[in-house]
Amino acid sequence: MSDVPFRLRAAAATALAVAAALAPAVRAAAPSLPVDCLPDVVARWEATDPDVRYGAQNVPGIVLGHPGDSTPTQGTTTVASLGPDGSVTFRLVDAVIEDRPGPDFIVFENAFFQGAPPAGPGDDYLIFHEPGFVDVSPDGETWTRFPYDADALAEAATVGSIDRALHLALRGLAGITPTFTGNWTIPDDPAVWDPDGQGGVSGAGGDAFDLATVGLAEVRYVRITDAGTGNGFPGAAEGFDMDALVVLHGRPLGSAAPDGDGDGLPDGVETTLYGTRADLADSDGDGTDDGREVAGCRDPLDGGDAPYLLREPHLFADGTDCTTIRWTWLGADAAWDVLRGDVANLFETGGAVDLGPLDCLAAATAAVSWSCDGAAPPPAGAWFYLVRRSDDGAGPGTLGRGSSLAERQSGATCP
Ligand SMILES: [Ca+2]
Ligand SMILES: [Ca+2]
Ligand SMILES: [Ca+2]
Ligand SMILES: [Ca+2]
Repeated sequence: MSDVPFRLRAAAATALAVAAALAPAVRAAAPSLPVDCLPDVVARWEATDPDVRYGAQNVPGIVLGHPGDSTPTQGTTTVASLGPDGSVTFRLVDAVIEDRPGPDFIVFENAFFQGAPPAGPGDDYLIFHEPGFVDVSPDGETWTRFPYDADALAEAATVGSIDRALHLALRGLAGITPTFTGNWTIPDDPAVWDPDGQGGVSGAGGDAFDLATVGLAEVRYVRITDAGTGNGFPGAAEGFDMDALVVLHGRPLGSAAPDGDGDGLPDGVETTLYGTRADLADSDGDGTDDGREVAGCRDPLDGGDAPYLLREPHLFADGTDCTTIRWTWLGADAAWDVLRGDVANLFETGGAVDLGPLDCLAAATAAVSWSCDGAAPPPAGAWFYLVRRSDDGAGPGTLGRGSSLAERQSGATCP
């Protein structure tokens, strides 16, 4: 590996974290270079009894990626449970959520239909639900809660599952609409029967929220709090099960780097990561500038509504007795190599960075975490950890671009 320069511009499919020798308990997150439509940081994780909570060992990665796979009648298990009255607070680093016409973000829990999904718009149905409050904030200080019907919530606390009328009455809360595999960038309106969606549900379901409802132009923080209704199974998975937060209307925060066309993406990032034009704000001419497209899950080079993401995992390293590595992508359509290197071996060569010899800790894992590295770097030294895409089961174009701007090819094994 040491004879193969690692181009910085090829970072789209890799993430890096540095674990310091003397501070193994410090949680380190790599800064995010590309703008995407997912939250970047769990600013606060306040699950109730977090040590016993389902999925807690995979936080933050498990709640920062896209929604997990599930069916209309069985919710995904790629979640982290909040427990009764528990909460999770997300922060966006590279973008803000902005109000544009229609819903601006979707919250995914693992609600599901109990029994067969309804076959037509007049059919009643039952939903296994675990409602949560949704609060938003521009600054992490001032919070606004989406309005909901308190009487409907009180009624929901008395029933094991909700029917159609109660489902519609609970709008304004998350965790009430079934979530299942589909286009997770298409918001569902529970009051509208979608003939193309199972059970009339659009996209991948979930609960969509419009900032216009609370009169805010843009926010950078979203908090989900279990509504304390006691629905669902007691125990580790009790309470709201956080799956994913997806931004539909985002705007890059920009940086100090030159941005000639003013679309929020620096010139160099456009050229090397997105392949978009640095001299044209709207590269594909569809009416939305490049920055807003990538901050809202849309391909800046192609119209249409297919979900678009540069698969840039955020990487976290922490632990006390050993170093645990977590990252943000689910494994259903991806596998990862987990690598370790020594910071002392890094050197720059020809405009690229050579990583030096690497130790392969895990090859082609489909998990979102790896635990744990019990070794430690030498005194005053430091290691870095890297997770990179190993298998591109989702097809070409998902590994990012190499320094030639050609699509990167997958490697089946660690080096
Ligand atoms: Ca809106
Ligand atoms: Ca630009
Ligand atoms: Ca551009
Ligand atoms: Ca565009």
